[in-house]
Amino acid sequence: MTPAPSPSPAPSAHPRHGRPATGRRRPRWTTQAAALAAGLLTLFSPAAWSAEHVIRMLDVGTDGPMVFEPAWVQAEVGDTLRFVPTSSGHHVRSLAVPEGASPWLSPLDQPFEVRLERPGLYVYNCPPHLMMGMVGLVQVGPGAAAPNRERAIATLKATKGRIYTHGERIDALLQALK
Ligand SMILES: [Cu+2]
Repeated sequence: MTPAPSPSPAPSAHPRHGRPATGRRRPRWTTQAAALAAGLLTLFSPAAWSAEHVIRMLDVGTDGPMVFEPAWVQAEVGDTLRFVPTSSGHHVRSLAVPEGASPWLSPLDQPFEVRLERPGLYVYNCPPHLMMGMVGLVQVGPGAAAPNRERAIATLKATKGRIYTHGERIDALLQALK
């Protein structure tokens, strides 16, 4: 015969015996100091200063068909680009990046992130729609000081020669560089 299990102690209705509820509260200044410390930690962490730039890949945008929106982005080192395939049939490939930065080629119809580790100019396109002017430009840091400025401008001009429609988008990107 199995002995009956011994009864476990009944849970106490008052686990913190008789301690007044107010006694467990922290003094107000402690809470404020903790909040301040947490705020300072957030303020000085690199993540607090970096931004995410969302670039949608669209069949139709405000600038016409087959377009990155926005096609021009001003960013800072440490920021992230997030390409979003809002319409299907697009992806993104870098055409020119600063020295030391990694070129990229995203899978078709997939969201894709690029962390901007180097200052300079990043020229990119959507390979299936290059001829339709689906090109974009990211400037990281000041454009005049971009270490690959001449190379990026040459890439943009060469790309314009391969575009059948909306070549004026390249002109707009070159204008934005000034
Ligand atoms: Cu495309």
